[in-house]
Amino acid sequence: MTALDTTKAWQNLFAHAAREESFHLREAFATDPGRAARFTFEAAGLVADLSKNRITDETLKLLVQLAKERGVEDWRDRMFAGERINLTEKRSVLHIALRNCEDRPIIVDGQNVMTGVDAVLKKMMTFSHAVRSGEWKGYGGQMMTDVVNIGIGGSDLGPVMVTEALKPYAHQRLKVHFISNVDGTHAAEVLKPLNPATTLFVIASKTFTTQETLANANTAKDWFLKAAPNKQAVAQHFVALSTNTEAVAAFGIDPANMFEFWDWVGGRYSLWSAIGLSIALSIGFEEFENLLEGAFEMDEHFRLAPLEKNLPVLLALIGVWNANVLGFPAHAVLPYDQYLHRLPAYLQQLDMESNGKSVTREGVPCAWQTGPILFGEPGTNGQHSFHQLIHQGTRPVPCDFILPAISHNPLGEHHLMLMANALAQTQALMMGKTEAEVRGELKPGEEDLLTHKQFSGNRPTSTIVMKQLTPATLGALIAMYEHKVFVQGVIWGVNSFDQWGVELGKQLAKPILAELKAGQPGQSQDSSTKGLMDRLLAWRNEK
Ligand code: G6Q
Repeated sequence: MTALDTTKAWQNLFAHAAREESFHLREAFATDPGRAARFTFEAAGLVADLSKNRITDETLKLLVQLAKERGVEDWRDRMFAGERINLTEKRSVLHIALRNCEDRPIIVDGQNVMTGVDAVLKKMMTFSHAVRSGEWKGYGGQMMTDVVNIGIGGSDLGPVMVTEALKPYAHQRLKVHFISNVDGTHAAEVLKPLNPATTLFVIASKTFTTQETLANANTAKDWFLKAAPNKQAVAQHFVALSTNTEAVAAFGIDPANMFEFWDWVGGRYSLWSAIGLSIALSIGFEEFENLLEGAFEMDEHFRLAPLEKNLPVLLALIGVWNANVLGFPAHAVLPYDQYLHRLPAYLQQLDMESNGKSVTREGVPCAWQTGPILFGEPGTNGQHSFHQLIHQGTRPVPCDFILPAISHNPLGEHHLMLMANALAQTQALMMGKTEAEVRGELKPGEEDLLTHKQFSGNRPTSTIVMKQLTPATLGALIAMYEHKVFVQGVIWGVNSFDQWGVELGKQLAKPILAELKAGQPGQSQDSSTKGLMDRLLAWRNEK
């Protein structure tokens, strides 16, 4: 594929940006009453107002040309058709098959993957019904009260984020917990209040070789076996979510208690698969299906809507405009909904693991910036901390504000206050505060505060609103971001579906662990690592 920076559309965009150097959102709104309506787009229960970005009709036209020139439609269709677009791992990318609610056949290696998807969903339904109803009993004949998902990265972040987001739908008796960190504190603190006789462990690992997950799973098994009458009891208390049947059996879980998925489900795209079992246990299989349906609706929009009206495509293109053409290196996600408090962490993985790459699919170094540095916190908390930099820092940070109209907890005026704050933030970031406005507010003797109290404004934001946060709107929201990240990867020409940096992390600790166990740093260690190992080992040896 031709290099991004040699495409016509790319060059046109930079020339356009130079012509629009004096663009300011404040004037754009003042002179164009139709701006918000023209730049507001809808799909699958979500409404996105993109008008507070530094864009004009011409910008969007050129960005859509860029998408066309980079083959976004072709790559999208290849993904939906099950082609092996994850080139470095030679895999199809089919999270869309997991929520293909119309059962459109998707053929990989001559097989319709939907047969397997449907069978696993059915197994998840039967199992989640049994556990939730209390029909599934532990070794002492009691029903389960707690579920502990043990997994990390893609086998943790999606389920955590979704179960937190959908707490209003959670089962009254069944509490879902998560252990991810290899720090023993995580397992110790989660297990402390639990009763082994009523706890179900869900070991979530695509490969079933991840060090952290296996260490935590073994610790959980030891903890359980201290109380259980015999090893056979493991069958009632441990299930596995994996692609690796042999490793599951070797760990001691009966493959009958394994929920399968496939190599074409990427870890960070796996919450829709068996990895979502903890979600189905928490909110019930019917609501889990609503989550899938919401995502499916967004998939259909992404697959069929013209690029000019395609929400994930437009978000992706505006992200490229902000990051590459305007040169803003970061991106903030600010959910004004406490239930979405883990969304930024989830999106950090989705976005930064997918597009944190510096070579193209062909292995050539990128001469342009790729994935942004993503961070976020729920509003209004962020307003009392890092929003300062977003308002007045030297580098604008484009933001996504996410806001439902109706709260699950309608307490007094709380939700109106929350909405007012979200809207006021986006307005202030757009408008800024001019010297004249500050002068009008200053009291006598406060002249020295003049520049401190000015705000440049013209700071880009997108506002994504929905009627209420439900399984369906959440499904649509997550799918929207998945496709946004995919489109950006196509524009930048990188493979969004591998993660060699994560694989490196999985290897790196092994030799150091062996040396720490032996109590002696190896000769080949650099002086910094050796010095730190010596110090840590010495402290551990002190009485
Ligand atoms: C996700 C990554 C990574 C992965 C974890 C857990 O896309 O590949 O976060 O999900 O490393 O891997 P396992 O599920 O194989 O334990």
